Amino acid sequence: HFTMKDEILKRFLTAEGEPISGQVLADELNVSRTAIWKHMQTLKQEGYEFETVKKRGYKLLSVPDKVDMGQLQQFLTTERYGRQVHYYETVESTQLVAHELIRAGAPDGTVVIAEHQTAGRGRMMREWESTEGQGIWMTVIIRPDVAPHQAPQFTLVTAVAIVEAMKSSFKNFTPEIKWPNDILINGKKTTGILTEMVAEADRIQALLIGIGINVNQKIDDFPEQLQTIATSIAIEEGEPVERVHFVANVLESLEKYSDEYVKNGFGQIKQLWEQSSGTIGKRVKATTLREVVEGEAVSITESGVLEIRQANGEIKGIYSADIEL
Ligand code: BT5
Repeated sequence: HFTMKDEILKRFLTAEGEPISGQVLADELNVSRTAIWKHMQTLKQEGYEFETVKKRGYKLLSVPDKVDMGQLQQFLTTERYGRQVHYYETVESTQLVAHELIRAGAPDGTVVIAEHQTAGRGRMMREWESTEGQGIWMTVIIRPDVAPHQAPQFTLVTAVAIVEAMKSSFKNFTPEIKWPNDILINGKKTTGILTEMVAEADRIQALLIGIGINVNQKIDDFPEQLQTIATSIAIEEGEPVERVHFVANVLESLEKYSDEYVKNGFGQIKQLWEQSSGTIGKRVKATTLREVVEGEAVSITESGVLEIRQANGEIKGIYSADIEL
């Protein structure tokens, strides 16, 4: 998947603004100068800007704001996550693409990422608004060796991973997890997580960790019905964000915490989750498919179930619901 074009790009991205000659590239990569020239044309079409410096070669002037493979590899320090990237300008939904890739045997850590989704979705087929080039719309395919009943915990693992990545990347806000699958900043939704599973009776074949993060939207980039409930990192941080860098941080964090979960269980994740939770200790109203439960959210269990203490003192475990605070 690391193509000749990516190889060329890597050299420019690490050249710190120094020109590189076509001949040097051709020699080092063992291809003709015509081949190099063709790849340079493709890079220009993708929005990379070069200056031709007489006798010294090409100098990289600017990179497009894209989250493609070539750029991502520069920042990644993961072992598996993001080492295979399927990058698209537009897809219906990265989840759909990921389902196909799983059938084709995609390895653990494969990432599907798009600039724009025409049919991005949330839980229960709700719409997920995925404005072009302004967010992180990606699915990470993971193949953990765990039982199917453990799948829902990966939503919590992912929430912890994203919150920790946000804390280390940004300084002007504190993200809060809203059980089970939202991350809020100042009470507004910035991130939604959608975990899907492909499984046999007793083992998981693959999980699809769908992650939607609003990054560079201004408030009027959101459709009207979202303007009061959604926000972006740029709005809360007060400055635009380089998406590719942050994607790399999220993938590193996700690899770290899902490995931690598979190896050592839920202990550390539960602790981090509760520290960042905006749900525990609050009065909540949980609407499940069957009923409405009201009371104080007291904890999450080892298996990610939310426990609510009702007015009569009875504690009820909630597996899946929408929560109103
Ligand atoms: C979620 O569902 O929050 C999961 C969203 C997962 C999206 C990712 S993007 C990459 C991958 N590919 C996909 O097709 N999906 C995943 P849920 O908890 O059901 O929340 C959905 C609700 O969030 C909607 O009904 C809206 O009210 C709201 N919403 C939609 N788009 C939003 C956005 N961009 N920002 C904030 N809220 C949004």
